[in-house]
Amino acid sequence: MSVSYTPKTVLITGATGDFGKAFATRFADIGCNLIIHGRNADKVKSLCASLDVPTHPLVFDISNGDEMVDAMANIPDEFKPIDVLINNAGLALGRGKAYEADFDDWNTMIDVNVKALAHMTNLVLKGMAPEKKGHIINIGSVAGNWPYPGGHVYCATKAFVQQFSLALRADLYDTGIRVTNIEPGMVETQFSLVRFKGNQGEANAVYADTKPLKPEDIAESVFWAATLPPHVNINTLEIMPTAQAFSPLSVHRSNK
Ligand code: 8X3
Repeated sequence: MSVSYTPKTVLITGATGDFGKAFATRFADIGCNLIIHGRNADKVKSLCASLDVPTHPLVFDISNGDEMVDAMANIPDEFKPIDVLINNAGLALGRGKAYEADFDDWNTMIDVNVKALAHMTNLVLKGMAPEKKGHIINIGSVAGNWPYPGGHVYCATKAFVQQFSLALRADLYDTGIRVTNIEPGMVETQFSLVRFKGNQGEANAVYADTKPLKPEDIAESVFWAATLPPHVNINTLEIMPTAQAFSPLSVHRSNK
C-alpha cells in the first residue's frame, strides 16, 4: 500500500502486549524495521519471529533506568536512526477509592507511565535531534482528559503524558521532529485484567454488553499519524468507542 511517508525504523515499547502487537503488525505491513521492546525475553523473541521484517529485540524492565540506558546504547547501527518511537508501555493498577489504594501501585504507575516514558523519550530525542527528523508517539488515554472515580494516579499519569507531549511540541517545532499524543478510551485488551490484578470477572465486566474499540483501531490511528507527510503534525487524537462518552459531574447530597 502507498503512504505519504514511510518511516524506516520504529521502536515500540511494551510491544508484547495487545497494543504493541497490533502496532508492530501494522508497521511491518509497509516493511519498517522494528525494534521490539518487552520485559519477557520469550515473548519478545516470539513476536520478532512472527514479523516478516528485520527486527531487533530490546529486553529490559522499562522501570529500570540502567537497563534502559544499556539496551539503548547497544542498538545495532542498521536500526539507527530511530524514525518513530511509540511510547506504548504503560498500565493501570486498581480502580478503588484513593483512600483504599496501595501506594506501591501508585509508585509503579508513576515509574512506568511517567518516569520510564520521559527517560525513553530523552534517550531517543538525543538521536533524533542531529537527524532533524523523527516522531515521538505517546500512548496517552482519555483518562488524561476526563477524571473518573478510581482513576486518581492513573488519570494523573496520563495528564502528564498529554502535557509532556504538548510541551515537547513547543521545544521541537523547529527541529523537524513530530510529537503526537494518541488518547484511547475503552479498548478490549489485557489492560483491565492487569488493572484488576488477574480478576477475570471484573475485567470482563468492563467490556460486557457493549462494543469497545479493538487494538487494531488504535494501531490504525498511530499508523496514520506516523505516515502523514513530514510537514503534518497531529498534536492530539482522542478516540473513544461510539458507545462510550462523558458523565455529569457528581454531586453529593447529604439527605441520601
Ligand atoms: C484506558 C482508558 O477509560 O479505562 O486508558 O481509563 S480508561
